[in-house]
Amino acid sequence: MTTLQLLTPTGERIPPDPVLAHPATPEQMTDLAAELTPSALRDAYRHMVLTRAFDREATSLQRQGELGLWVPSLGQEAAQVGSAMATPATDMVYPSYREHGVAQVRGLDLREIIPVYRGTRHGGWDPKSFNFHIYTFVIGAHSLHAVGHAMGLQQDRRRGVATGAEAVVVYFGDGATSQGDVNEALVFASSAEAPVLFFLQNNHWAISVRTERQSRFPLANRADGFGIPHLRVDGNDVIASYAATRYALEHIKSHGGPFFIEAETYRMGAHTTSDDPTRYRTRAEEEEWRAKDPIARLRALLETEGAVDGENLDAVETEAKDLGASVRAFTRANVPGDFTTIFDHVLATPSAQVLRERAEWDAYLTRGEN
Ligand SMILES: Cc1ncc(C[n+]2csc(CCOP(=O)(O)OP(=O)(O)O)c2C)c(N)n1
Ligand SMILES: [Mg+2]
Repeated sequence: MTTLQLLTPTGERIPPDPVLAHPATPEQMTDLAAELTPSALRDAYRHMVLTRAFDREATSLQRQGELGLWVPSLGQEAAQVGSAMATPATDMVYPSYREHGVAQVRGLDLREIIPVYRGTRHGGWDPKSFNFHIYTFVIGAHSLHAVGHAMGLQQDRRRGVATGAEAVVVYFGDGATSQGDVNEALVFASSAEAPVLFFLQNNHWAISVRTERQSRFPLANRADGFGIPHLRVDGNDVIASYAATRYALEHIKSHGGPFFIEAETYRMGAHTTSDDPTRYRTRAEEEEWRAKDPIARLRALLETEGAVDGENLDAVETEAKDLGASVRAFTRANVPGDFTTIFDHVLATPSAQVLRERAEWDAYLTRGEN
């Protein structure tokens, strides 16, 4: 299986491989890549740099005890920003837990993510505001929610209800592809011909388990077993990630069924701040991927093509620095909300069990044992 790459690690544009996986043609990919004008590429660069600055700041805040946990996006910025830039604001996105770059493109104030990892808010943000669902930590569970949402869109269409949404995009990892939920989601999506894009970020690791333990053949090939068309792309290439996602969403809209993209990328940091990758992977491997850094290659392209000048780059740098400072100030000032609200959001009309648990909590507080 070939992998779509349009931007090399050293920042040179290359034509698509002529033997791309069915059903995309190299010409289509070239046309879609051309949509990324110099101004759009500058936007992509800005989104990627801001995402990295945010991620770095949050990692430091966790190390300083301000966050309970952090899940880094370091290294995955191109897969996330490229795919998100190709997704209309009206389509619904289901992230897992490290899609900070997708959040940035959707327009979420990145500081909204902080309370989730500081343990001061139960869920996160309003999913409807940016058509960006809250993070899901149960591996693969949200793939079923995404397919359910896509099947809902089909019902809306049948009933003539206009929602503006045409597809759903779900992000998940290489490890998640071995999970029952994801396979069940693929079955439902395929049989219902649901308008959903499965966007797999193969970052080569599922905590300390390398991808080869999930599969001995490309993970995108798994889509074949479900009769779902697929593409494999270089996920550290923002142009390829954009073009493939644009193609996939067009395909979903014109053919009505699901699509599957495997973006090959690398988790440059730890799985979360709770693990130590030096225990299970080599420095040589990390170095190999450092040379494929998604931001460095886009910057090289922008400079070669004269799409940025010193002023543009300084402005992004300043914005990134300001974002870091603002995230830090926000975090330190962020205090826990009222824990009791957890009972309010379980069911629209609380069941006897929820009411009993709430009464137990109230009694616990009254006893003053906490
Ligand atoms: C159902 C379930 N099983 C196990 C876990 C523990 N867990 C958290 S992250 C993770 C690995 C996920 O790897 P992958 O799908 O590749 O995503 P990545 O973290 O690399 O983005 C596991 C096993 C979990 N959160 N949920
Ligand atoms: Mg992974």
